[in-house]
Amino acid sequence: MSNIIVEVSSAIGTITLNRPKVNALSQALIEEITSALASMNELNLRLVILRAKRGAKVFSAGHDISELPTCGRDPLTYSDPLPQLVRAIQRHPCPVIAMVEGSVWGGACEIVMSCDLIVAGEDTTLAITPAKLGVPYNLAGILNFMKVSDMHFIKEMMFTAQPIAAKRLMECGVINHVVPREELESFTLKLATPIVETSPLVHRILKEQLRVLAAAHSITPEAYERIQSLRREVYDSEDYQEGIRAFLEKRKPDFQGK
Ligand code: LCV
Repeated sequence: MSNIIVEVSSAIGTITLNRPKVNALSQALIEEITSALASMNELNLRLVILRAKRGAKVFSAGHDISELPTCGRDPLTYSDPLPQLVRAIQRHPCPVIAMVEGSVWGGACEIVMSCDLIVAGEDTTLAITPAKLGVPYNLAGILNFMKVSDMHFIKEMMFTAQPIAAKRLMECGVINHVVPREELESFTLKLATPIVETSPLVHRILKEQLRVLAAAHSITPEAYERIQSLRREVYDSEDYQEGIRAFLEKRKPDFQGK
């Protein structure tokens, strides 16, 4: 059974997450989204909308925790499905709008924030959860969060791992528009109209210019290797195992800092 619903109408492609119960981002779901984006590339669309099913309580519960490696392997490397999908969204030639209803968790926040525009329902929340799970997020992922908000706000999201309301996220510049849930579709299509009617070639170059400039951060090989060794200490730690075990056992984790 497909984990997504793909629709194309005139110049707009829509990818709807459809993996029961909470659109947890399994490898299969992520790969379906990535390949749907790739095939939309061939259709010369002007815009893509990424959404959950109408009325969704949870837009996406983030990375499928049952698929996180527990054997001493880095859970978020360059070639893993989630970073691949993030790059596919960032490199997609036309604008991608995240039309969000319900709650968004963990890696799904990075996917939503890597979209070009975000329109959210009033009850939407975003929670960045590595600290809640004991996961050492990857450098490129951290940069993707930094790109969309100021340092103190993103640190609050990361250190607390708590859901942040859409209205606050809009005040902090992370979300473009917050509307009543029942108006989400009509508002998003109204926002899409001038995008679809303006130059796709200029959208393509603007999007690539903004991507390249936003990613323009130099880091020395020694700094990169030091960060990687610090990350390995975390994903090799007992706390990392405890975070995953606690979730699967439906209890609060008891982190010991080792
Ligand atoms: C697998 C799940 C999940 C799930 N994976 O329904 O960013 S990082 O570094 O943290 C990265 C590693 C990451 O993205 O990690 C994932 C972070 N996600 C979360 O912390 C959210 C965890 N889920 C929840 O807090 C709740 O499930 C929410 C609030 C999303 C929905 O709550 P609700 O009461 O509506 P349940 O909790 O009952 O979940 C329904 C089923 O989905 C499973 C969950 O175990 C349950 O399975 P069973 O019905 O078999 O018991 N599930 C939920 N999230 N991320 N499986």
